[in-house]
Amino acid sequence: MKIREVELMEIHLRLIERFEISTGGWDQRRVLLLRMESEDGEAWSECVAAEAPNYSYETPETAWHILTEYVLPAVVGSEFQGPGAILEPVSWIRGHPMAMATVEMGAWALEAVRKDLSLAALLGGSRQAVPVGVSVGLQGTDDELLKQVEDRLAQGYKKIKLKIKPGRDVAMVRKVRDAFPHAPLMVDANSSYTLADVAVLKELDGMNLMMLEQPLSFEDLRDHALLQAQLQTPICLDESIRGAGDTLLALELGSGRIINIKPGRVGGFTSSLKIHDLCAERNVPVWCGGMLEAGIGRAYNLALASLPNFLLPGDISESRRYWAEDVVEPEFVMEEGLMPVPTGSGIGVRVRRDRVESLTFRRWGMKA
Ligand code: OSB
Ligand code: MG
Repeated sequence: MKIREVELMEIHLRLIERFEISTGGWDQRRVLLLRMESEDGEAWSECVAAEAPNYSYETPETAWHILTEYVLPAVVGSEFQGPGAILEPVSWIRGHPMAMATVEMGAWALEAVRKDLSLAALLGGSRQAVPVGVSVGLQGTDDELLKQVEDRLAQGYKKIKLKIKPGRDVAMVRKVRDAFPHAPLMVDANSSYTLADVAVLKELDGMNLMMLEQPLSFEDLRDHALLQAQLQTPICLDESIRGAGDTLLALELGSGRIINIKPGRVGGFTSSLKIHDLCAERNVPVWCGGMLEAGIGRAYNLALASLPNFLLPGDISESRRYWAEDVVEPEFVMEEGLMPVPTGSGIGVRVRRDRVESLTFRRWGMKA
C-alpha cells in the first residue's frame, strides 16, 4: 500500500458537560483528525492526546509537531506491506504513542477499505455488539454525582466508573454504593494515590467494586504489585501500560489483574492486539478505555472491543454523552447497554466533512 495524500486538521469540539479527573478537567476537546488517501480509498483517524499533559506527556500540540515534522513526511509516498508496517520509516522515534497511533490506526482502516471489510472483521473481532459503560467525572457535590449515576444506570450502561481523588473517595463512593447496592461500580484514581494511602484504598476494597483503576503512579508497577497483594478488588492498569512489555512486566509482578487498553496510549492496533493476546493467554480480562473521543476515534475503539478477550464493558459511551452533535453519521447509540459494531467497510461510519470543516481551527496537508 502507498499513501498518496494526507490531511491533518485540528477541530475544537465543546463537551456537553465538563469532565473532571484527579489531575485536571476538560470543557472542550482539541481533536486532531487525519485523512489519509491511498490508491484504494481514504480513511479518517483521530488523535486522542489530551489538551494538557495531565494524562500522559502528549498534547495536541506535541502530536501536531511529531506528525507534521516527522511522521507524515516519512509516510507519504512510501510503499508498505500492511498496516503494521506503515510506521517502519519512523521506527527510530522514541515515544509519542498517540501521535504514532493516529497514523497506524488509519492504516488499519485503509487496509479494511482495500479489502472491503469492516475494521472489526479485519482485526478479528467476534462480536456484533459490545457491552458499554460510562465514566462519570468528579462532580461538584455528592448529590450531583448520585443524580448522574441514577441517570446513567437508567440509560442502560453496564458499568459505572466513578472518578476519585484524595478527599473525594471513601465517603463519596459509599454514598453511591448505599444508593445503588447492586450497581456495577468501579473507580478510577488516575494515579492520585501513593502507598501511604493504603488505609483509604482498603476501605474502598470493601465496597464491592468491579475494579480499582490506576490508583498509583503511572510509572510505578512495583508499588501497584505491593498494593494488589493487600486488596481483594482487582487493580486495573491504565496509564501504566504503554505496550506489550509493560503488560508482561505488570502481569509477572502482579501489579494488576485487569488491563485497560486504549489503542492511542499503546501506539496503535498492532500493540493493542499484542496486549490483547498476551492477556488472553493468561486469562487476564481486558476492556477498552476512552479518551473522550469524537465519533471517529470511537469507531476504532468499538472495532477493537469486538475482540474476544474484551470481557468487560468499555468506556465507549454514546455520542450524546459527550457532544450536542458528533462528527460522524450515524452517531453512536446504545441498545440496552450494547453498542452495535459497525459492519460497513472501514470504520463503518460516515465522516460529516461539512461539520468537520466548520469546526476546523488549523490544517496541514501533503501530497506524494
Ligand atoms: O483515565 O480513563 C481515563 C478520559 C480522559 C483521560 C483519562 C481517562 C478518561 C476517561 C473517559 O475515563 C472515558 C471516556 O472516553 O468516556
Ligand atoms: Mg483511567
